[in-house]
Amino acid sequence: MFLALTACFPKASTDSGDLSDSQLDGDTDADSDADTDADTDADTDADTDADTDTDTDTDADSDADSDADSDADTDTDTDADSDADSDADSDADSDADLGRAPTVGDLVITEVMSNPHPDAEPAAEWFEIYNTSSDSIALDGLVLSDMGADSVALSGAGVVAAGSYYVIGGSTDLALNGGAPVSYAIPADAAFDLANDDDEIVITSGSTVIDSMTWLDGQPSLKGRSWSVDPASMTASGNDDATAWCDGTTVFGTSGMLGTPGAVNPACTVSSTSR
Ligand SMILES: [Ca+2]
Ligand SMILES: [Ca+2]
Ligand SMILES: [Ca+2]
Ligand SMILES: [Ca+2]
Repeated sequence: MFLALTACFPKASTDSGDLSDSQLDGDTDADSDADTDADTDADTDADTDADTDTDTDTDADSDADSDADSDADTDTDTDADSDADSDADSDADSDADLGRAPTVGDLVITEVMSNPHPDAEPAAEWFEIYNTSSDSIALDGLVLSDMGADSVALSGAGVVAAGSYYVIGGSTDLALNGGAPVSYAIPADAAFDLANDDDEIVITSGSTVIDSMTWLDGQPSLKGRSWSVDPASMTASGNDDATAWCDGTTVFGTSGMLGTPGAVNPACTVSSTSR
């Protein structure tokens, strides 16, 4: 035993008897490895974690950064790039941004095509929402309903970017919807449509109504026109005032319909109810 230890540590003390830890490994801590920290791993850093690597941080994983995940960057997600989103690329944009859930008024209904013409319903129905917040808003899981029996949960709708419009309709096929830039098509078998007389759109997140609005027969006044809220009233409460709405006046798409799906609304010079 003594001879074997001497062979392994030729510079250790040659005193007889048991060798102290400092004599065995050359340092002054209480463990038996060759470093100067108090833990029992074999690395040379001064941290107190239980890993066996040579990093110099104080977290419990085996990479060289200071966060608690297992990749080599400094953010808190688990992919290998250095941005804070959850996609696999290294840029800082939000192309795979999953968004956040909306609070009241983050999404506002700004325009409705309830009574399209000449294109068929429900493919050419649509309505427009606007993200008033400074964050991307997650749409999946939100529920569209009315004050009757209509209800459908959004699935696969993605996000609406901050300060941007988003159009939900009966079809994304421009040949069927009159050329409206619809981002999300309500499934054909879903129990949700936009009635040509009176109807409502209610957007809820869990039990919270994010926004709702109502129209009556004659709003808009003619088929093939949208009903469009004045830009000054694009808030959850502002769009509850029917006098803030007016008929669409701008031709869009390929069928001569009037409205601005996916784009800013013109100011209402003649309100719907004063006509
Ligand atoms: Ca309805
Ligand atoms: Ca309709
Ligand atoms: Ca409202
Ligand atoms: Ca619009």
